[in-house]
Amino acid sequence: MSNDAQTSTLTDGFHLVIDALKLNGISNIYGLPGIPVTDLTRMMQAEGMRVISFRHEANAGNAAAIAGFMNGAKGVPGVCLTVSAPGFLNALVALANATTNCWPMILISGSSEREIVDLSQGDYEEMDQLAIAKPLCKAAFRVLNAEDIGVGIARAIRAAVSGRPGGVYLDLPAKLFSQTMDAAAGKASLIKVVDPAPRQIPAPESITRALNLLKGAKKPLILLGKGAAYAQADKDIQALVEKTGIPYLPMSMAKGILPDTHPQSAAAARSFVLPEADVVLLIGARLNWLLSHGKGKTWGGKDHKDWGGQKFIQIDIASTEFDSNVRIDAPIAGDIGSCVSAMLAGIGNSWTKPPADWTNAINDKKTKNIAKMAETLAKDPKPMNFHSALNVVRDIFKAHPDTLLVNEGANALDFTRSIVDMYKPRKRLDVGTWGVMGIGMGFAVAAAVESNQRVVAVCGDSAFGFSGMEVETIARYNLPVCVVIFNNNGVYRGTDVNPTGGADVAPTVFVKDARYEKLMEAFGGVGVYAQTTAELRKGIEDALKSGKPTLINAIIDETAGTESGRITSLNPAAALKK
Ligand code: OXT
Ligand code: ADP
Ligand code: MG
Repeated sequence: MSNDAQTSTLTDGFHLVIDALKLNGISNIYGLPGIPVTDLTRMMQAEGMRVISFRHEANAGNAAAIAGFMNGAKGVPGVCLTVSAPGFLNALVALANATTNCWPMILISGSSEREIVDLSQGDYEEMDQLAIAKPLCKAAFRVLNAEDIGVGIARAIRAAVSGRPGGVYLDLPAKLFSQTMDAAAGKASLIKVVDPAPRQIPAPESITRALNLLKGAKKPLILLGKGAAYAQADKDIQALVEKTGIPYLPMSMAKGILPDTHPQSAAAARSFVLPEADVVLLIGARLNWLLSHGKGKTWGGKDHKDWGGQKFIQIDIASTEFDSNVRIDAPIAGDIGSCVSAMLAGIGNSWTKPPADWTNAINDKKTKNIAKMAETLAKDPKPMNFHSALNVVRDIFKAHPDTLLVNEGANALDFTRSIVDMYKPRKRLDVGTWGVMGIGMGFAVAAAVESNQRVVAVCGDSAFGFSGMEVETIARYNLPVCVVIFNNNGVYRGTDVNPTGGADVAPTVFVKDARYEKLMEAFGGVGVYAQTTAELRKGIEDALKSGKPTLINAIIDETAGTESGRITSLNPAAALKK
């Protein structure tokens, strides 16, 4: 047989990985090339996949994680590709974060020779990556033989997107890529995953129990979490809220499932509705720290661990979530789409709306808070503060509701959440369950790549620094991303001083008046130095019009922020004052 004839009947590990991913509808790869995956990235591109190459794997990992949030409900996880040991470790934080947030992501890392690693003989980038990944993700697999690549990728996809979504690690040792096998047998070994995230229909009695509880409520409340946004059951969720007439509160990444301006939104009366509500329906939201564990003063409890007296109905795909913090009186286990539609069927067309004294009391509180906020937003101080700058961003999102918003920081995060209204689902992407800094540029890249829409990333100056080098990535791929840095010269504020009077600045303080916009200019994008709301407005509007990679350095009063933003109470203060 000639060499040509021989190659045409063979395939190898590289091609089987690519074919398996493509067969399962995975077309975007977020990664960073190097030994042993450099050729894999080249061949992926040659085979028509979009390979987005980052400057640091943490950012590639964050991109894959948020791609998973955006597309997981359609059965497609986000995929990150890295080199061995250090590259793998760099991406691991994103894999752990994806798992914590219940986002489907697959981290594929090349790894060193098993025989050498297992005998600790000191291979290039030696590390037992599978063992390290295992406790930090939902599932972890290693493929040693080319004929198992199809199964390995199928298992990774199913593990990531089915049930409670999460991160999956797939270990591909260097030797695997050049293994050859008969092309026809290779093709036959691939698996197209059928129904990757099967529906999980709730038990009818769980729906009846929940509806009975909800019917008896005098002060019902619906709490929408990012699981509800993830599930892409938008129409049914909107119908449930509107047919029942129950006020709802969106968690931060659930903003926009219904427009934030919806008359039933209780977001502007948060601290009123939580302690007052008597029956709370949680849809894709956990009673974790962000909801004060469902008890304590936030919920009207007498002390910080006391139950406030609410009854809870919880819709979640993971039954293990129920009772994790307080008793769940009516658990509904299933996927949100199926559970909400079953509730809608049970509600029919004759649901009695909540008592008017409840909805009126919420509206009173809301109106007062919104009026107070409007007063603050109308001010235009020099230098800008968070409110005046965000008033600009708020107007822009109102005019461009399809734009995606990436958001990180402390004050830059908290003020944005309450000031900038979202009008459509899955448009707000932020620090999530861990409150993790550094997601900014990775999320912004994936948001642009996956949605083909404009992206505005509002980042604190500290937060931005964690992934700042990726402005080169944004410029390189010419992505329509406008990064807005809220530059207050530091972490929370720029005003701390070194109590010793020494030459070092305080730990929370940065170089004053840093010219971040020049970073984007260095790579051919647009840099804007914005000291006024007019300059900020023009900068963002121009960026949205042109679609050019833009970085706006928005100068914010360095005294404006508070320690840890809205979560100051979680910051331990020294009991002993020296
Ligand atoms: O009802 P009340 O009266 O209470 O009012 C509420 C609403 O009713 C009202 N509201 C409205 N009023 C009028 N109109 C409208 N439309 C409206 N909407 C709402 O507003 C208030 C507030 O509403 P909200 O937000 O809904 O309610 P609340 O009480 O805040 O909700 C509670 C929470 C817990 C749900 C919420 O606060 C929340 O989601 N918080 C998330 C907090 C978070 O995750 N923070 C990030 C972490 S902070 C810290 O860890 C940081 N680090 C350390 C670090 C991290 N994180 N990661 C890594 C890898 N390394 C280190 C660092 C380094 S932050 C940070 C950098 C900070 O510096 P930057 O320079 O980046 O940022 P700046 O601070 O800007 O300088
Ligand atoms: P938030 O921070 O917005 O409150 P969480 O991340 O705490 O949201 O909660 C999301 C919840 O949604 C998780 O408990 C997860 O199991 C659940 N979830 C995710 N996807 C689905 C789905 N398709 N159907 C049902 N529950 C889901
Ligand atoms: Mg700051």
